[in-house]
Amino acid sequence: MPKAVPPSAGSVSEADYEALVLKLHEIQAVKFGEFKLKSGLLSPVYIDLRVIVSYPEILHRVAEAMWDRVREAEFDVMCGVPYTALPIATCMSALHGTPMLMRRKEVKDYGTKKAIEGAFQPGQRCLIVEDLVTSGMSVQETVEPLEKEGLKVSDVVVLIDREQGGRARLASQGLQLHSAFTLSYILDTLLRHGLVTDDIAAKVKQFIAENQTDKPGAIPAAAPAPKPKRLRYEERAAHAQNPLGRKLFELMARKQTNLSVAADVATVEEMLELAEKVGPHICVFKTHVDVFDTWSDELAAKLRALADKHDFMIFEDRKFADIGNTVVMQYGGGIYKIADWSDITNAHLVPGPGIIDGLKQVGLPKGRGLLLLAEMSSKGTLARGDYTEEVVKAALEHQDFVMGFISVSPSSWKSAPTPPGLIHMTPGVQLAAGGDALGQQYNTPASVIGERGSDIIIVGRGVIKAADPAAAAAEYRQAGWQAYEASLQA
Ligand code: 5BU
Repeated sequence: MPKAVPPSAGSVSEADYEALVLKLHEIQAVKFGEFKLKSGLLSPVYIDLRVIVSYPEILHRVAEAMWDRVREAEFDVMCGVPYTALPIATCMSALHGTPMLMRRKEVKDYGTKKAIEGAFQPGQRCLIVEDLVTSGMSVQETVEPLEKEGLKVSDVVVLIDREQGGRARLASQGLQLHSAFTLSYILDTLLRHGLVTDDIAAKVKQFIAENQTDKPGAIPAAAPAPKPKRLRYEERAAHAQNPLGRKLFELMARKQTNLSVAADVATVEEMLELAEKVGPHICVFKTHVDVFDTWSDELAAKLRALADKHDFMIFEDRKFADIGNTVVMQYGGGIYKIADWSDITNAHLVPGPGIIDGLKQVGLPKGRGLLLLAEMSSKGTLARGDYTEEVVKAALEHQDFVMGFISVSPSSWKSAPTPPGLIHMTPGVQLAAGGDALGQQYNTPASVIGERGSDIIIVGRGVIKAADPAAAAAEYRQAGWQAYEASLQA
């Protein structure tokens, strides 16, 4: 076998490298046996470098060993690949005074938040720091946003190269891989010290040889799951467990629209006038009736008549947020009697699932459906990450009444894709991205339907403030529908 590690030219000696391998083995950052990888493959070796943070002295030595490998490389800043490599990159940065950048992994959760954090100038050279390279794909995911910001990337340093094709893949992208260790070097060192048997060493070598990620037909260790085919709205209808959810999918398919207009106007007269104008173009008419200075059963009946005339559903965007017992009274009673005329309403999950049970008690017998607020469109929203995942869980458990979600980027959720019977409706939509002075954030119909994986665009001021709301609704309808049709081809 060729010597896997060239002799160190700098302050880290060959003996230091060897000692570090023994340390990594001692803290079980490198293990041998039989392990199931994410890809389903059984591997005779398992490398988990997250444990390094518990051993500051080893972390220090790791950082120095990696720094030693890029002594000759030229770079102005460095960026760790989240998450395991971040402490290593931080340590290298602090020890050697080279500024560091961070790539956000969850950027999609945050709408327009920056992908790269830290101070930098376009044109600066950035070194990528990663713990481990197998196929090189996660490195590429970090290079892309850096290059988008104008940074130049030509070198990547890793602690361990698993020698499964990553080096060649990165080289084909113009990236030079520097590694503190190759897996063969680690294996040989441990073999020499009697820490692995000949049998295990042979198995690992065979595994490396048989699992080259750049071979045609090879299974990359981090192969992305195949993207599920997007179903048409009419196909989705059959999956919906809530009857109103099914009807909404059917309505959208029949009327060829995924547009909801948010009727944020000042008076009930204006609201009814708007419903008459935009009715032919929409699937859902969204209201906030508590902004009016009057409400009555007659007004509700007039709105319902327009819904029947133009074939749309009514969604009172009430955002319930109280305990089950209270929402029973709020949903069914009071001046508004929302459950009597609004097909759809929505709720926060902050109080816990009791809120769903309370609303269901009133709404299900009347054939209503509930949307859970999984995300919000406003800046700084706390409805994200783990909270969103809890909302998904609650929805899955209550699919008889929960018809779907208020979402912003459902395709980026950990739980994506959600079952096809659940619908996603997204507010914060205009033809041009941007925002307002009070924290609203806008995405375009193409982004919301095509990239973010939603089903319905909710448009307020983009339509109601237009000189001709009917024409604006027609325009949004077309944009939303085109994005949907295009996403079916993708
Ligand atoms: P706009 O004029 O398109 O910004 O109106 C958006 C509407 O959607 C408005 O009625 C809001 O109350 C509603 N909305 C929202 O903007 N963001 C959210 O996360 C939720 C509702 Br939930």
